[in-house]
Amino acid sequence: MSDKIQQRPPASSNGVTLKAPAKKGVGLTAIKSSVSHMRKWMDAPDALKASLKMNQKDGFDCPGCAWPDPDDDRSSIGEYCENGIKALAEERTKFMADPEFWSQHTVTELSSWSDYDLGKSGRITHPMYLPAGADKYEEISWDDAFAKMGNYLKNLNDPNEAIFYTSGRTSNEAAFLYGLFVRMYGTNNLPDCSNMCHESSGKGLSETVGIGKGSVTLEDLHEAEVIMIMGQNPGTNHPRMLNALETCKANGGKIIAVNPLKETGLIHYTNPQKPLRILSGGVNLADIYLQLRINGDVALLKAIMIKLLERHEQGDPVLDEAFMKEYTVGYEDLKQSMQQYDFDSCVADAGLRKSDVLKTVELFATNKKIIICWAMGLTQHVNGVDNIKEIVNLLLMKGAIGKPGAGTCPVRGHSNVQGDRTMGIWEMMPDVFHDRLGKAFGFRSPKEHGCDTVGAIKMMKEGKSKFFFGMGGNFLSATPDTDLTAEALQACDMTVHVSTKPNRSHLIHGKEALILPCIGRSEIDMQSSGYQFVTVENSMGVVHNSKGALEPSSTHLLSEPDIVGRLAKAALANEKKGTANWDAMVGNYDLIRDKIEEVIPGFDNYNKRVRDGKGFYLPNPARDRRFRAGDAKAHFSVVELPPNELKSNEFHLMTIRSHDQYNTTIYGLDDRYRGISGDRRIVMMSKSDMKRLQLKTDDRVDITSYFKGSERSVSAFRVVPYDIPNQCLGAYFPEANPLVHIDNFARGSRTPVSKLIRVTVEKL
Ligand SMILES: Nc1nc2c(c(=O)[nH]1)N[C@H]1C(S)=C(S)[C@@H](COP(=O)(O)OP(=O)(O)OC[C@H]3O[C@@H](n4cnc5c(=O)[nH]c(N)nc54)[C@H](O)[C@@H]3O)O[C@H]1N2
Ligand SMILES: Nc1nc2c(c(=O)[nH]1)N[C@H]1C(S)=C(S)[C@@H](COP(=O)(O)OP(=O)(O)OC[C@H]3O[C@@H](n4cnc5c(=O)[nH]c(N)nc54)[C@H](O)[C@@H]3O)O[C@H]1N2
Ligand SMILES: [Mo]
Repeated sequence: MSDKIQQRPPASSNGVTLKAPAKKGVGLTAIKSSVSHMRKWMDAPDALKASLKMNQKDGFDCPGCAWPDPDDDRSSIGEYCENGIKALAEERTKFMADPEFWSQHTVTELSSWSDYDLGKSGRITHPMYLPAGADKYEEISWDDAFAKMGNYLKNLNDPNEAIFYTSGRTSNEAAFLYGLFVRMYGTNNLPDCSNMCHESSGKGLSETVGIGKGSVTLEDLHEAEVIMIMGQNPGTNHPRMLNALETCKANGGKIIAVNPLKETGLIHYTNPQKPLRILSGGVNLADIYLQLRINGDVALLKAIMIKLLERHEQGDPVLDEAFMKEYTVGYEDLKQSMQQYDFDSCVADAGLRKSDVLKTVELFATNKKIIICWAMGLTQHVNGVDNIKEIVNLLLMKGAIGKPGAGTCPVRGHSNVQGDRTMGIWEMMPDVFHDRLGKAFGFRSPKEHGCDTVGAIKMMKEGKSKFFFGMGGNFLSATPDTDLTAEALQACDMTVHVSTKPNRSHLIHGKEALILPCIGRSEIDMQSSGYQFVTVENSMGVVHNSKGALEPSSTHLLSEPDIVGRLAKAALANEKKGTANWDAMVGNYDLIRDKIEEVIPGFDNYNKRVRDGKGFYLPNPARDRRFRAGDAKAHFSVVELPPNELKSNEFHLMTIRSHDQYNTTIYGLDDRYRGISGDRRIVMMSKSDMKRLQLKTDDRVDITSYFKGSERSVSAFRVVPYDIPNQCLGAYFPEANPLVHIDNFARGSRTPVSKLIRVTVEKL
């Protein structure tokens, strides 16, 4: 592996420390951890001011996850979580990666730093340029930076030779302008982080219920009788979701967790906002914990459906016949297909105990208001789309969609990833979007589909694309097949990143590279017409505003809309400019929102409605049982049981997040709930597998993956004994990303298979 992408342990690491996994989630320890992060990385006045403004009316949206605020208000003061505070402390650090920093360190030297050390170097304060052949970034003026990109883009033979990536933190306004610019330039090469995230959900849901978004609201979670949480670790990745689960339980609801790991946040929750709860020790969450084998979910869902069908046929009306008759098609085919499976072998296939699955069946049989939540544990599989379709099958049988307390709940990742899609960040937007966009701005928007993330890597690798532009994110580290992606980026003529903090994508670069620093969510965005706010859409389709509160970290930063506007002016030839008035839109974001209203359905009266602090719901037909999959019905699907066989020396490895990171940004080295700290190059393995392989705690192993005849490996991972099913392994993302073969992606959604990597391990 190339030295530049080796993910080294941080300079401060003294090796790994192991403790028993925590029994309780959040509570005082979480408060302590938030305060310590704020103290260590932020100036005190900033920390105070920002914490009073986060997730508040007239404040800014937390730059962490996409979990919604309560409908009747924004969050109560202080209703943000430990990891939200870490996200803020990371964005608003008092340390600066200024021109002096870049002049002191060569790219080669920085490449030897860990992701943690790199990120902690501070906020990028000036636009930086790496000339061809140079090993140091140097300061460049904004004008020169735009001129370089503009000249390059104007001289490309074909607009499809350029790639424009988006990460999901980008606001609606920036995303809309960016999509407009890219289409005016002439391409739909708009890969985004969603391709690696909830693409399988979008695909599975739109093919069955007709809309790629979830159907539930926060209120529904409070009202549900049963919530099943599959392949998700909310205690770490969506901590505010635990409040909703707590309310559901207080209202008498039951919670089922489905996960190969016993995640602390799913077991127990002590609400940090309620002092009495802290004293009384909090609440138990999961009533049933199904610790299944990696990718055992379809088998589990089939087992539940087999029993429900059996009972129903025997005269116990546990399914909603009336709903199915009126609103769905395909039930007979599904029933037919289920005959080839039997309960016992599905339960065994999932790696579960019969008694636990029977208890689960009982909850499904005796309740009607059912919600299923899921995240990456379901989407990042070869059968990721099938996983979602099987969830829909179960909900449809129960009539558990489009009524209070019931429905689908894909829990989104980045804070505006859902909004970016709504704004048109997608390589295959439908023709009607292009017609409307073209009409609004007097140009012909290209309809030919562009590349997704996997496609982008291949295009660069094959020399078909020479220009990469990243609107946020960390393409090198977030994508699969790290070594191949590195070669792809290095084959470009120019790589450009709009960023807040240094990351590895700045170090694995094209011939020339640019870093364009932007203001963050928490910072004041001042344009010619005055103080601007932006808007975002949360996981439940509510659009609301976000207004920064702190002076920008440097006077040289531009907002993302401003960067797009200036790029458009530099890169679009006169005949391509249509009627877009970039200066006016960048000067006053209300004008961008007026255009969004004109192009995208559901945004009527946008500027007025979004000024109300609560925001507004976008239309969601599935919520009202207006299913739109082709024939106005919801569709059952026939899903095959995925083959999960392994040879005795093989394992399935999942790559997951620790409690101390935000995707590729490493907050710290403490995976607190799992009791693993000090190092991230670790692999979790069951004690019995360790015994079988004669491995001891802290032994170093090489891990090799196998896909279609080719191998990938990572070296020197420490073995950590963990409560995980046999032949299943867990390692952290992004350290284990080199193991994911570029062609190993989900059928139908092309999402890289980050949760089911077939590997062997070898002791060093
Ligand atoms: N603090 C923090 N918050 C975040 C993020 C972050 O990195 N840090 N990332 C954001 C983003 S972009 C996203 S997409 C979300 C991600 O949120 P999650 O999806 O919760 O993130 P992962 O760590 O990938 O967790 C996947 C979970 O699925 C389980 N799992 C793995 N394979 C399987 C399987 O085959 N079946 C089942 N049932 N379970 C499985 C794992 O044990 C783990 O608990 O969080 C968002 N919020
Ligand atoms: N193996 C494996 N791979 C995965 C996953 C996995 O579970 N396993 N998860 C996948 C998922 S779900 C996702 S969403 C992707 C994430 O992929 P990305 O979204 O590309 O990655 P992030 O790590 O979230 O991006 C972090 C960078 O964003 C920049 N940034 C932060 N805030 C801002 C801002 O306000 N504006 C701008 N312009 N830049 C900003 C900072 O410079 C920071 O370094 O990774 C995917 N990759
Ligand atoms: Mo994500």
